[in-house]
Amino acid sequence: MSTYTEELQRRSSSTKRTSAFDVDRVRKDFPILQLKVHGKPLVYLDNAATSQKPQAVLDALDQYYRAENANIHRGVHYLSEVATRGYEGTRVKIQKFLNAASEREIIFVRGTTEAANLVAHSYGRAHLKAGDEIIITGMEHHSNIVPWQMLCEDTGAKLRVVPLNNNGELILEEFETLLNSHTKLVALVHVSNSLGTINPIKKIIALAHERKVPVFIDGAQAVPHMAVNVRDLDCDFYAFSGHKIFGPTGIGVLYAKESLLKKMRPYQGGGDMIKSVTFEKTTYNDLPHRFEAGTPDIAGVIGLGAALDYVSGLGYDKIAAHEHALLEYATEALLAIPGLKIIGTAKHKASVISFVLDGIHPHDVGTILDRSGIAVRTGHHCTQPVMKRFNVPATSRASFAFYNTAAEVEALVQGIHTVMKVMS
Ligand code: 7TS
Repeated sequence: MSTYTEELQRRSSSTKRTSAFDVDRVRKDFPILQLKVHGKPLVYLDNAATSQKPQAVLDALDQYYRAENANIHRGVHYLSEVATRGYEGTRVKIQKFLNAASEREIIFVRGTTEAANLVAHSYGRAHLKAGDEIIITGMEHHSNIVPWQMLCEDTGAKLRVVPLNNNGELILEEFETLLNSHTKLVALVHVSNSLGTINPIKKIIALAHERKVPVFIDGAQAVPHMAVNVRDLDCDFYAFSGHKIFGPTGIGVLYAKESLLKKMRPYQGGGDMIKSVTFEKTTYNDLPHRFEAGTPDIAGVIGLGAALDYVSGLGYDKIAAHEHALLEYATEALLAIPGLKIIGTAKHKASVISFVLDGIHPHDVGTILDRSGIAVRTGHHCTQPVMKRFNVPATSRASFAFYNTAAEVEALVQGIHTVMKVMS
């Protein structure tokens, strides 16, 4: 046996030990992880794009459609009451999950993208004008760039961008320089989807608040990995997507401070967001309902509640320990591959590894890995400015969840060796 393989095996068993977390048992909760792809066991390393769903979430969706389906807030009948309880009960669950002050601060949306658009429309268009500035960062997902650019187009405000250092970390001094009396909003990502960087958002929020500037946090890649306490962070807005935290697609959450929501116009008009309607005048419903026009994704909300229960049941401490061990192990194993370069080497990172291989296009990496049953994402990851900053057209990205194993890291390493052989 080669020294390399021995080392991987030693690390593999120590990863298992230090994680204090029975990953084999956890994997049994996810039916899709038993799948074979091209005749090989699925190695799913595309969790930053979307995560897989535990049986508890599948059961909650099934139970809802089999035995609880009705529209909410508008029926006196049994099923409508059951559905309303499930929907509103989940709102309270999310309030506790984020440690928000009130369930009036929890708004159901389609996902992080819709949350950013809601804030840009409802808060941005009412509070920004020509000459104002919005600060974002060089590592934002397009969903945290484009809505603010559109806001700038409509209002004449300007976008300012915090640059990144060569490790893919924000240059905080530059942020402090950009922050000035014209700044009316700061919007940034908690954890970068293409670099893995965990940003010091508490510090950034405090700096912005010294100038009374509200802060929108894109938490899409943070909540699957770490506990988030919105009151401790003191953020003004915090958004995440259900599908990245083991829940269904099509549902997400916008947390917003009640004091701000009270100053915001509804984003969309329609049923459920009104108190009374005449042709002369409409009065809006109470918070948070005035921001939820139309029949919402009731099943999605209930499924998201089941996902949060599942994650809370595992415990973020254990999740973080296991993922940290995987990240360290994978980083070292990948760096041992000749010609492989990791893009995103921040000191504080979540379990996301973007890499490029000398002379091989990421699309070929992804396609050849797929033949071995290994799912990674290749491309710009909806962060084209990050690709430009690091002067690469695209990267391959392995993103890990708590159900991934050291053996899967080893499969990835073997897979990359195969890619290099095929492409040589
Ligand atoms: N913000 C971040 C940091 C993201 O990673 C994503 C999706 C979004 C916002 C948008 O979330 P949505 O649920 O509204 O689409 N990121 C990715 C990705 O990395 N690969 O596919 C989707």
